[in-house]
Amino acid sequence: MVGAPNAGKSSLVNALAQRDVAIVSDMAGTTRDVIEVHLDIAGYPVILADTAGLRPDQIGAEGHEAIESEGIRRALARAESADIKLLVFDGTEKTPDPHTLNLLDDTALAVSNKSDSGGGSAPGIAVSAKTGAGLDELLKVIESRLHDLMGVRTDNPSLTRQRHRTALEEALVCLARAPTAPLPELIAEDLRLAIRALGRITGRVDVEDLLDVIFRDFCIGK
Ligand SMILES: Nc1nc2c(ncn2[C@@H]2O[C@H](COP(=O)(O)OP(=O)(O)OP(=O)(O)O)[C@@H](O)[C@H]2O)c(=O)[nH]1
Ligand SMILES: [Mg+2]
Repeated sequence: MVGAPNAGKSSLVNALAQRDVAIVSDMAGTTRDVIEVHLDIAGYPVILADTAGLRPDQIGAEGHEAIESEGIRRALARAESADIKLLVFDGTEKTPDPHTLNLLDDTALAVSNKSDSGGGSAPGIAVSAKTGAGLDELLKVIESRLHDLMGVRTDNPSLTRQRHRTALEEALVCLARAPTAPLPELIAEDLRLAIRALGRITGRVDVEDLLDVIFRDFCIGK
């Protein structure tokens, strides 16, 4: 999510996440750090990142403003590495922000916010973070982008590593056992074990666990 200060990026992040993650205020330059929320959009695991408003004249500033400058640097770096850039325009402005327009490319998706206040000539999908208008349409477009990016797999993904196969089998055993467990605590434990097993594939399990396996299975001097 990138755009001019006050365009409503944080408001949009909150609206899409359906919770109050980022601070919203009418002061330009509210957001400094990159704030990430994990979302499930049509089954795709998405990380939505809120960023500092682009105000390039702050870049290189000193003193207090150096913080904003660093925020803008991070915003641009994050936009650069993102799979999809949501360019957020303030739809009530007479002309679209040129710094944001500058980022328009194949990975960009333009959004014109504050449609409830009408007015301007900003490009893109008209939405209102305030009323929620247009958000469904925005999500549909993001969904189709995700679809294009990640593709639909109708075939079964092949498992190339024994370690992954073992982890999946373990997850399956735990999931199959969970519904038959006599107590809610035991169901939860089975689900936790299943998640842990999957975590070994997706990389959410700490290094210690992996080192234990390496030492145990490969007899590297302990
Ligand atoms: N009318 C209206 N106001 C909005 C909408 N979205 C945000 N605002 C207002 O616009 C102002 C800025 O909103 P933020 O979400 O903080 O904007 P931002 O783009 O994150 O700003 P920075 O963090 O400073 O870059 C706040 O006063 C919001 O209440 C909207 O859809 N309609
Ligand atoms: Mg913000």
